[in-house]
Amino acid sequence: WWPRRRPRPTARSSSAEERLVVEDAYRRGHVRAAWPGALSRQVARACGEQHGFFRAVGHGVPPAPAAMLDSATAAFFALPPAEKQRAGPPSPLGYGCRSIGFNGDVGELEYLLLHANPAPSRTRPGPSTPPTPRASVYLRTSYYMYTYSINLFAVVNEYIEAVRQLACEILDLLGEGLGLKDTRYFSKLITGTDSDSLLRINHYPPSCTIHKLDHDDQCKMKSLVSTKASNGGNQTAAGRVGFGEHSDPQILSLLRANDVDGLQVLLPDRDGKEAWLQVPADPSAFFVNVGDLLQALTNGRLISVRHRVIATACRPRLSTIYFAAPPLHTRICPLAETITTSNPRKYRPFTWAEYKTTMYSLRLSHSRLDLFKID
Ligand code: GA4
Repeated sequence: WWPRRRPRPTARSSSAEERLVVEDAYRRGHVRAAWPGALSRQVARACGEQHGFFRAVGHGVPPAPAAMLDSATAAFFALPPAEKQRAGPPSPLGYGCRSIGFNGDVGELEYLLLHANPAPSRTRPGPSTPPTPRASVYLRTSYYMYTYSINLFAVVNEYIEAVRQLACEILDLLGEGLGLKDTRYFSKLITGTDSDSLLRINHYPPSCTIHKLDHDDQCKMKSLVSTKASNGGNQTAAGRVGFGEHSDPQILSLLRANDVDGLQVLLPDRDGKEAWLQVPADPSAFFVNVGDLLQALTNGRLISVRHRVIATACRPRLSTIYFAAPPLHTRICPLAETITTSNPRKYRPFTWAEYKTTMYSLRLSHSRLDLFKID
């Protein structure tokens, strides 16, 4: 189950590329049956030891909902700007263009941010049932958008169900790998109908047309002027910043994108110094990263990885990210099993609602979890 051509990575000797690779361990069922415990240890190791990130292939999410979602969202982003803006501004959910959050961060992208909490089974929406609150962001819009949104949301719901299942499987593996008494502790946090999970769909214009896009005033929003001050210079040596450096605040994020590169993660290199590592695009895979809440719950054993998107390609990048989050009132506190004499309690208890208030008051790149550290 480890590819023969590639040595099995170890924490100390692996190259950066190898460290991203847990994928072949992630062959459902097969690995579990053959090497009970091996997969959970691999996944826990990838999410800890300063990585916080891995690529899952053979994940079992059927390609059809993903493909349908991609074409539905590509159709959305192809709408005239005025139509799209009717679903915005993101407050924080809805359609957004270039502006990220409320404190002046900008990126070279447009996006949709939607609720992704599980629909109660009896009212699960379908093409003929009324749209859930998740759809309401569109319903302030035209009849055209109304019809469009019903179709889009049937597709979105199907996709979310499939991705949530994968998130739960990964979280259960982590529970197992970390030796928790209740191995399903993490997955139970994200399955309630009041979970605060989100779906983000990002559309990065081709970097060679960004200039044109600016002039066409595609976004037509006053607050969207990209300045040096607002994101530390919207340009790196390697390209334009699509989405600036940050860690994800939630429990776990599952990203899927088309075949256009752009994602970079900040990982320690062989000398232990941090370096940006370009993640090669793989449309058939999910890129999984630990969020701040999981780092806090595991008392820092799992790491919330910093990442960013740099626009370099001459083709648009489309990515869809599922952010698995608990209900707002959930108390986040390091689990007893993760506190030891060599790893004493690192974070004070807080609720997800409290964390969210803090994160929205700060800039994108802020190391917000540090504010909850015990001195
Ligand atoms: C980063 C991860 C998710 O994309 C997101 C982002 C959110 C937003 O775009 O509204 C935030 C950002 C993200 C963290 C700090 C705050 C909030 C923008 C921002 C400046 C949807 C999320 O949950 O947190």
